[in-house]
Amino acid sequence: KTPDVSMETTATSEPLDPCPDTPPSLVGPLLVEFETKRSLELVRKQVGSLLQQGGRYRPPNCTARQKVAVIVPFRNRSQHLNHWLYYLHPVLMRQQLDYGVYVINQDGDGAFNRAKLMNIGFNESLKEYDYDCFAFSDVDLVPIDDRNLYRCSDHPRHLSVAIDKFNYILSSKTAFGGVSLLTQQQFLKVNGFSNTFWGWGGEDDDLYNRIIHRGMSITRPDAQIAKYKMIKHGRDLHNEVNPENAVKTQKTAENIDTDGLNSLNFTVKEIMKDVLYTLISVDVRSP
Ligand code: UDH
Repeated sequence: KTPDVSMETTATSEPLDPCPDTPPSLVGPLLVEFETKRSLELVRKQVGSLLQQGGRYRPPNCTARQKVAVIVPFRNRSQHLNHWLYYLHPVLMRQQLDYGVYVINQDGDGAFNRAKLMNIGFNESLKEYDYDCFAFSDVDLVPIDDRNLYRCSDHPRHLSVAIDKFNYILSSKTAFGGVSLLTQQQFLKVNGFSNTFWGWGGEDDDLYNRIIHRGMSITRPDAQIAKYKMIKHGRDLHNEVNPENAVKTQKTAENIDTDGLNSLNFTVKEIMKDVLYTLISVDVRSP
């Protein structure tokens, strides 16, 4: 029998115990407001001290239950991002996640493609670390209760259940936009998002259809806990409602095998590491 050399060279400290199922430092309802001006510099000082470069964190005293890549589709919303970072980092830390924040910035001013940015975030974050869970989150949604865990489960999970803008009422039983989580396996099973939803609308419904088509269902936390505040904003330039998208959601079954992670094409223009996040600027090849 050959001696286990790797043990001698790498094992310097005892492995940590798994983190408890219920994180002990959660506080429940949170005060969230977007009136305060928050510069990136200020947010770095306020919440950056426990983070590793690139917006990475892992709990110091236990082994996190999941490795979560938080993917944020982005263009020209820096004020929103500052608020989001200010509120999300402390929540994710209290939830004892081993996580990284990836802001996927669409370069140029072509038609916006939220879904394609999500697929790119999935691909690019996996190049850095063996994430097992992917939290896809709009930049303007901030949870107002930290018991809403950014953790994956047996089925794809929809977290943004009750949003202030919609009087805390879920718009539909099939809603899957805003903040949603899938394990690596679940995301691969549905071939990711479609890449062909340009402009606003439909890509979240198409993902929901993919999930059902592949024999899964979705889960949601209790609406009393899964509450969010949305940062107020108007419609962005180059992200107008695209009526073709609604039509396309009728054709998920036809497209799922050929349109998604297996047909993803893009060019990375720049990767920038801030202490609060990893910014990946990409050319999504808008039509
Ligand atoms: N996003 C950007 N930049 C853009 C467009 C979208 O960062 O130019 C991202 C951002 O993460 C945003 C997400 O894509 O949260 C979803 O886009 P959205 O916020 O435009 O979608 P939502 O449904 O709003 O929240 C639609 C426009 C509502 C206008 C209402 C005016 N009263």
